[in-house]
Amino acid sequence: MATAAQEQAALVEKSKRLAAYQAVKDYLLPEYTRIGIGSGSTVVYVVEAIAALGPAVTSNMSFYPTGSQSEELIEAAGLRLQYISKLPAGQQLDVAFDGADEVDDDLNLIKGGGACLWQEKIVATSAKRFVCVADFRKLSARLGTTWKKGIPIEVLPMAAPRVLDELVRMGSQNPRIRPGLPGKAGAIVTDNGMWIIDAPFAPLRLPKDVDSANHTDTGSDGVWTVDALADRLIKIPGVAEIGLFYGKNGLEVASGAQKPVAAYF
Ligand code: ABF
Repeated sequence: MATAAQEQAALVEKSKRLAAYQAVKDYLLPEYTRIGIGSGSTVVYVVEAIAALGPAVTSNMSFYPTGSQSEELIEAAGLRLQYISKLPAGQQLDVAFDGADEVDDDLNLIKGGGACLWQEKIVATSAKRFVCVADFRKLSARLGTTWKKGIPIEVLPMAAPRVLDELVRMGSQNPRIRPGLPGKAGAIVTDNGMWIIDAPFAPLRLPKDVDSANHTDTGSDGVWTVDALADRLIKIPGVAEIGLFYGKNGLEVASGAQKPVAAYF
C-alpha cells in the first residue's frame, strides 16, 4: 500500500502533467513556428505533450531552449532545436513555456531553483506570450511563503561576497552561495559560468498591500514589494539576473483538474 508521501508525490506528478497538457492544448497554436522551452521537471511534460502532437503539427516548429537541460529534452523528443542567439533582431518567439518555483496572487514568479534563470528570462521576454506551467503547490498569496530557500540571484563569481554584503544590508535573512550538486565541490556553476546566491526575504508585498499608511514599498520596514525589491536587486554591481519574474501585462490564469495553473505575460 502506498504511503502518504508516495500518494502526495503521485498527486504532484499528475498535477504537473495535467497542467502541461492543458497549457499546450490551450496555447500552442498549429501556426506557430518558434517556441521557447524552459527548464525543470514540469517542462518535461510540456515537451512530452508537444511531441505527442506528432510531426503533422510540429514539423514547421523550432524550439528554443533555456539551457543545457532543455536543449537535451528538445533533442531527445525529436523536435527541431534552435537557439535564441539566432533569432534576428526585431523578431519574437510565438510563445514560451516554463515552470516556476512559486507564483503569487498577481502572478509574479520566483524562478531559478534549477539555476537556469538568466536564459529563462531572456527566452520568456523574447516571446509574444509567456506561459508558466505550475502544479498546485506553487501557488501562494505572497512570494517567499512556500519557497523558503530565497530568491535565486545569478552573480559574477568575483562579486559574490560584495553581493552577499549588500543583500544583508537590504534585509535578506542569511543569503547563501548555492553549493554544487551532490558530489561536486564548491559553488554551483550555471550554464553561463556564473554562481547563484539564494536570498531569503520576508514574504513580498503586492501593490494592494501598500495603500495604507503603515505600509511602504521602499523596504524601510524590512518588507519589500515585488517591484521595489526587483528594481533594487538588479542594480547591485555583479548581479547578472534575478529570479523574480514580475511582468504583469496581460496576465491571466487558467485552471483545471487538480488546480494546475498557467500564468501568461
Ligand atoms: C525552472 O525549473 C525554474 O525556473 C524553476 O526553478 C524550476 C521549476 O522546476 P519544477 O518544474 O521541477 O518544479 O522552471
